[in-house]
Amino acid sequence: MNKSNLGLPIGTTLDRFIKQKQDQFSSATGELSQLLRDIALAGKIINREVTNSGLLDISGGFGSKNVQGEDQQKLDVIANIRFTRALKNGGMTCAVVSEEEDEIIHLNPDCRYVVAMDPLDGSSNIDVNVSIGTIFSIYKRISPVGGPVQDEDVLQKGTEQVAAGYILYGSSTMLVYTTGRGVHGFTLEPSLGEFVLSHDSMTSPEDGKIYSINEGNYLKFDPWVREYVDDCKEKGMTARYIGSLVADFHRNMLKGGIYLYPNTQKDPNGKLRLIYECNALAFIVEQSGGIATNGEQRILEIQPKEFHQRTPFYLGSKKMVETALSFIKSTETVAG
Ligand code: AHM
Ligand code: MG
Repeated sequence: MNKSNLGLPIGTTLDRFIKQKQDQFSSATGELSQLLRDIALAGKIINREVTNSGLLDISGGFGSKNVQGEDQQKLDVIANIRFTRALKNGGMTCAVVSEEEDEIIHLNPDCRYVVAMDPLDGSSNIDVNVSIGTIFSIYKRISPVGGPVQDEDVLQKGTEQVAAGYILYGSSTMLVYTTGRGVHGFTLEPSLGEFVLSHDSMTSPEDGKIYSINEGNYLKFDPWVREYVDDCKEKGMTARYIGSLVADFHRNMLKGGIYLYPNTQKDPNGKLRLIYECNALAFIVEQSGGIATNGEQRILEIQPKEFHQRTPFYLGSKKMVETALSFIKSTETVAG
């Protein structure tokens, strides 16, 4: 039997894995473990909806816009509802904030954990049967248990995450998470309906050959981004861009690569949301040995000021991100 680096066999179910991790900490109350199980359940439910979307006439636009004025897809809405309901029923979450919602969704005030999520990311790919994902971050509330959750409970730096992860609905469905002690990947075994350990102690290759960026925005990028993209081409790198952050990130983490979503003239803070999308993946990439930055600062150290704050986002293999950052410096030097 294959043993993982953690001493647990490949094929261990997520439930058992979480339980064994919990047992290693005598002070653990089991609440976080239960919350992770609730998220896994929500992921299975959303996976079912995604898999059946072509059959059930639930793909396509919902005819409404979310709080950021973007078209909502039916599956976005459904995933948001399913996820929130699973967390409510699980009973370990005091509040949820979601890319699809304007306000805090208050759940059980007696609980300690706040969940931030993008319930279904990559919405432009939903209708065309291309990989999409769920992203989540878990924080401990700052305000006292029992009272209402406050904005400060949500507006925490990414360094304060106690756990984060994503679920990738791809050629197979995977749940990947970290609690700050490495990155663990589980694949859904559809006939059992169980996530089983398939990728233990995931590490980003230190260097890679893949760059992922929406080159349609090339003319609107800052000069350093254009120069970096040109350099990738001159060096014969491989361009890969799905347009689903989770899928692009997951591939790059396994194979070695960099993902870039820069600011543009149209979007001076980029497109991606710090709280719902960037912090979770930044936590994971750092745990895997990579880097996540906005070009000036570690993503995890940005103090959020508003729930739907956006940020430029560059992350992936350590050496590739360092090379990209060196282009910022050289452009500044030229300009200066
Ligand atoms: P969404 O939250 O509306 O789905 O948007 C986020 C997605 C990311 O998954 C992806 O990396 C990016 O938007 C793609 O944006 P673009 O189409 O501008 O390249
Ligand atoms: Mg999103």
